[in-house]
Amino acid sequence: MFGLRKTLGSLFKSSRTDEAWFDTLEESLLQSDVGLPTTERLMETLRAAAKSEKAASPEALQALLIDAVSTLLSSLEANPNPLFMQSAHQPEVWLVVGVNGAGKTTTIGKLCHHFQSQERAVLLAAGDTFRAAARNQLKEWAVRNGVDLVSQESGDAAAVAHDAIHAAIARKSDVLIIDTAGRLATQDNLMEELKKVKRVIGKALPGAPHQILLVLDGNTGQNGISQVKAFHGALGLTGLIVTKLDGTAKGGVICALAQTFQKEESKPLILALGKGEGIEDLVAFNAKQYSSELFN
Ligand SMILES: Nc1nc2c(ncn2[C@@H]2O[C@H](COP(=O)(O)OP(=O)(O)O)[C@@H](O)[C@H]2O)c(=O)[nH]1
Ligand SMILES: [Mg+2]
Repeated sequence: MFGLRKTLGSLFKSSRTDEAWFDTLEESLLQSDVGLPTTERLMETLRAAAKSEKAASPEALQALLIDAVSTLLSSLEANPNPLFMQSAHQPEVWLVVGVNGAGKTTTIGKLCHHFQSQERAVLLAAGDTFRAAARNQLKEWAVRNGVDLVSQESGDAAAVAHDAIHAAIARKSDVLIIDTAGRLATQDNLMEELKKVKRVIGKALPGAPHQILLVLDGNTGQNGISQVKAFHGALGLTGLIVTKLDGTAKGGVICALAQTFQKEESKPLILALGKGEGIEDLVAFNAKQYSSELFN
């Protein structure tokens, strides 16, 4: 979180607060993509606390901020988290969607590793049929994890998904993870294709897909919010994984997400965060921990 980290670090270590102190904090929150409404609300809370001398020192305000953000973010925490639950389904089918370059394929590699460490047998499906390179990239993750991959030379994502379901049933795989090609939620034909993939999966295995996961690049700011809304509207997401939160100043987008979905009954919860390109760089999302990382 570099630049922001430094600013916040020195803010919270300063000896007293004044108008400039609050202004700098406000600017930092905005820079980290917390978003205007949430920033304003947080600043109001902090200023009021300082005024009433409930929390006068920078340290006390830091603790208050961490607490307030943690409470906000807890609405996006999955309890229990399906990544750690005993599944009622075999195979349990995970469909992974998102825009190009968000980190879908990499995240699938990490998820595969995660499930295998729970001694669950994983099968991968190369549903990104647009580019041969995409198939190869997933193949590499399959090899790295020592699992099999269902793919087709030609054929569309729905055909691959259909095949993969039957392969997973035949092999008694515990988890099937289906990759898809990146797309913008504004590309209607491509969104229709995803809906078809979902339908085909449900026909091949009633009740599936059990998880529809949006992989979101944590650096996409306010655009990330629109992505979540649009994919959720089209597919009914069950979860989110926010990637590239290593070495970024933009981690505040999760606060903006929490604020956006605060009053929604049905919202995708954040299951995990991507914190690097390696196979182990996936951490379960914990609101309290995240909040204190953000402001420490
Ligand atoms: N630093 C960092 N890079 C990531 C993370 N997740 C994915 N990437 C990188 O982002 C790029 C795109 O990832 P990829 O999985 O191909 O995205 P896809 O197009 O959504 O499948 C690759 O260079 C990945 O190594 C992450 O959590 N942290
Ligand atoms: Mg990919």
